[in-house]
Amino acid sequence: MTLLSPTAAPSQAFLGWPVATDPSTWLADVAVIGLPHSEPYARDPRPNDQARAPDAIRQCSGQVSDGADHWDFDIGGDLSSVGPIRCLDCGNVPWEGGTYDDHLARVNALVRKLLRSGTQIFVLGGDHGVTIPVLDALDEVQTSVHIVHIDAHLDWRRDVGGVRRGYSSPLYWASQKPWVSGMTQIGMRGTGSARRAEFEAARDYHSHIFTATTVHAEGLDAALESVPSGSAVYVTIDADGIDPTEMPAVMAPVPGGLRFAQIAPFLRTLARKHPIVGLDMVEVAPSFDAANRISCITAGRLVVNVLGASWAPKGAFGRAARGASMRSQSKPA
Ligand SMILES: [Mn+2]
Repeated sequence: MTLLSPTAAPSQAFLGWPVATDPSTWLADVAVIGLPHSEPYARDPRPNDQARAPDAIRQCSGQVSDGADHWDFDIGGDLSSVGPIRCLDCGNVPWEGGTYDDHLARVNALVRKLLRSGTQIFVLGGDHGVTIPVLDALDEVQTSVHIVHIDAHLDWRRDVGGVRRGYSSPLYWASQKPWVSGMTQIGMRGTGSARRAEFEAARDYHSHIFTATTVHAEGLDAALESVPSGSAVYVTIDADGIDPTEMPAVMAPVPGGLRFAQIAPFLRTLARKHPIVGLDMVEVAPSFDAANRISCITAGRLVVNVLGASWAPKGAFGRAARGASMRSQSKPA
């Protein structure tokens, strides 16, 4: 297997998009890619439940959207008319033996290939460790990137038990990247892996931290304003940032979380104001979902909200910033 060997076909295409497992054929405005595995902690099962999420979310496609020609009230239009955009499902990149470093290099190369051609990426995790190789590749967008992070937890551990690229560490790694210009962290509450040292490191980095309590009291306007004007943005969403009554399928539920009705309009405004170079939706644990699979549906709806707002015909700075030449050759999704 080489770095750019074909990916694994998904059980079902996300939103019925064309599936392309051969990276040499990838040419798209928007791509979904599943990253089931990250570096595991000794205490956790391997693979963990979150590894099932990329396909579990895809299997809810029919409830995420009735179809690209159906009116979507969240985005104020139908997905087929916000384009023309070429959408691809690039399959999954499983860790199938070899060292974790080998797997990390492969994920990094595949994500780089997409970003280099200006493709907006939607990553389906996997736990929050899958964000790390994506962050490694973000220098491909050739501009500094602001990270917007939604999570119950801070995720600033340098390592946990010597494991440096697990789900407690993605925002620590973000802080180490010269192409990451800053970060806005939203939804923190209760306790997690962070201790005083990690909180102080984030504070000293000047991370803009908006706790769930602050958001419930004051809304998300200040969080929006913390993203520098004109800055490209990468969004990382840990499912447990959302309240567990709305998103039950998580491994670390914490009460008092954000509501879909808060996050979706925030993300739409963000996507209208800024080029969203990519987004990951991580930490969905399908075994804990409700019988109606509301967590997987919610995860898919967050993707659709950002996708729709990013490519909407009017006032879409992000759309202009990604370049019109690719789209002029493209067909509706
Ligand atoms: Mn997290």
